Amino acid sequence: MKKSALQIARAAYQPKLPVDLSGFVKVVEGEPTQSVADQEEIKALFPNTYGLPELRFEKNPVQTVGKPVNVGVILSGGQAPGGHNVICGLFDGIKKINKSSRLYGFLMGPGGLVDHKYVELTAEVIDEYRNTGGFDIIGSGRTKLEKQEQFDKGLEILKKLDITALVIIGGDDSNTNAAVLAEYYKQIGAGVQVIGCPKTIDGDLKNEVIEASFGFDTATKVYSELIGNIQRDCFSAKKYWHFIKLMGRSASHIALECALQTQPNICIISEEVEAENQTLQDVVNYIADIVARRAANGENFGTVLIPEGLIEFIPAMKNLIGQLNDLLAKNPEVATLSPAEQREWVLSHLTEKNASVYASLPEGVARQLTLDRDPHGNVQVSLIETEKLLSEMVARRLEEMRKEGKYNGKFSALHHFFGYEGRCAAPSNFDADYCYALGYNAAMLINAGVTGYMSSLRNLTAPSVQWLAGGIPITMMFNMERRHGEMKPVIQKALVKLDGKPFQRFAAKRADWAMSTSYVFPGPIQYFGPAEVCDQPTRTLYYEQLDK
Ligand code: FBP
Repeated sequence: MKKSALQIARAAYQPKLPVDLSGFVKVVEGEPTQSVADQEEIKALFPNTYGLPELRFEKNPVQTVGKPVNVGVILSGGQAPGGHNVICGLFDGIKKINKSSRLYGFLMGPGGLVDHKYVELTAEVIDEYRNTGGFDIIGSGRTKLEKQEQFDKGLEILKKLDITALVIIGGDDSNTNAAVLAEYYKQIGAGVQVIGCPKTIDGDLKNEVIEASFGFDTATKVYSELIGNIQRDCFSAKKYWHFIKLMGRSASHIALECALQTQPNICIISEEVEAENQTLQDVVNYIADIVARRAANGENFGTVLIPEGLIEFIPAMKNLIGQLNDLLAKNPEVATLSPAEQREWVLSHLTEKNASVYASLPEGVARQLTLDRDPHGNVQVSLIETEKLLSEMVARRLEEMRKEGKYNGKFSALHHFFGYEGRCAAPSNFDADYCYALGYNAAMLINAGVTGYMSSLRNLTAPSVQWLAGGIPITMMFNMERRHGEMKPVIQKALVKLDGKPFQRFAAKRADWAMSTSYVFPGPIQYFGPAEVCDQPTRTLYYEQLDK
């Protein structure tokens, strides 16, 4: 494949490992852990992997050579910048432990393990992918690894290849499954360790012990560049309102981060909408009010950021989606009905209240709510055109306001959806370093002989050489949640905290940004140049950790 000039120059970049991982490492055990909630239930479900201690790695003055190890790796779920570097770091880590170690990649996600589709990742292959975006080295997929038959089928190929450790690179659901797999393999004495790595552009796999998921940094920088470009166009022509939906699934971290980077006129935060029990009409009125006030100043233009999960956070919609999830999980045949039959079936099975909300939605949006779930049972929010729904409703509201003499302007809306544009970008310096270190660190966890752990690096706003390396028992992040109509142990999803510094900072500024047009134009990610241009952490991490 022909390489771009940037790809060639970037291939030579050497990610900076934390000092603790830079030579030989020793393991320091912390205190035993417990899950964030529902401790008794989770302990009973994970008798072999619950309560393990946190681990820290430190530089070891004594040189050690470990045993050769054969490791399998899986990329699971949506792409996120830096996935290739996790694999490169893992490769270099297991080779550091012992030169005879080997790495196998399972193809197209967890399904590759079950279907025995794999490739050996040799130095020649790995070197082609250093510091590149994408997941194409082995591909990714959303097959859910959750059934015992799948675990047993996977074990056959692991045994055949003499693989004794499996690294699963994924989001909250995939790491949940990694913990279930670790418990099962431990329970049956399979002799296979399972290690997770925190991946997702959505930024919702983070907590007290995992400071960030990889990919968030690069993806939000790409979206912020695009938003900045749109804002400059918008400010030049002064004739459009841009409704920009941003990926992120349920959580609004991406929208919030992009707002902090670009200072749009409006940004909706789903978690706030829910906390204030707002209706869809409340959100529409809020936007329309700002549009009208700007129009009164002669400014018929602006930008609105919308998190893709918004619809799920509007309480009436949330109840509706919750009931639809249960109904569709129990009646999969509904998916095969024609749109008209499906609508009729849905309306006759919903409660009266939910049926009236469903019936009030534009038909296209209602249908989007009943489309196939992803394999984890989630509504595919990226398919719901919330940006169009909102702008249509805002236009309607503005016409009412015009009749009431409260609006006298022009409203012309354009729509954008940013998600796929950022998921495979070449990783920023932060993600290149973070991902490489996560992979390398996973190799050290394998060498430490543990299972059911997530690779962890902390102190992420410091230069990468000062990051703290270690491992976190995945069960520590668990609580019980309703999924597919049943209570299940899962990693608690991190939503935007309304009392957290990033949101507080945004809330303090938004009234000003709404009216004063204070756009910031971040420009493209820079890979070479001064640290203040190339190595800035996200605003989210900055406010969480440094703005004390
Ligand atoms: P992960 O949670 O697997 O990291 O995926 C995140 C995401 O990019 C979401 O932001 C988005 O809603 C979804 O994937 C889109 O899924 P798909 O790639 O299957 O279209």
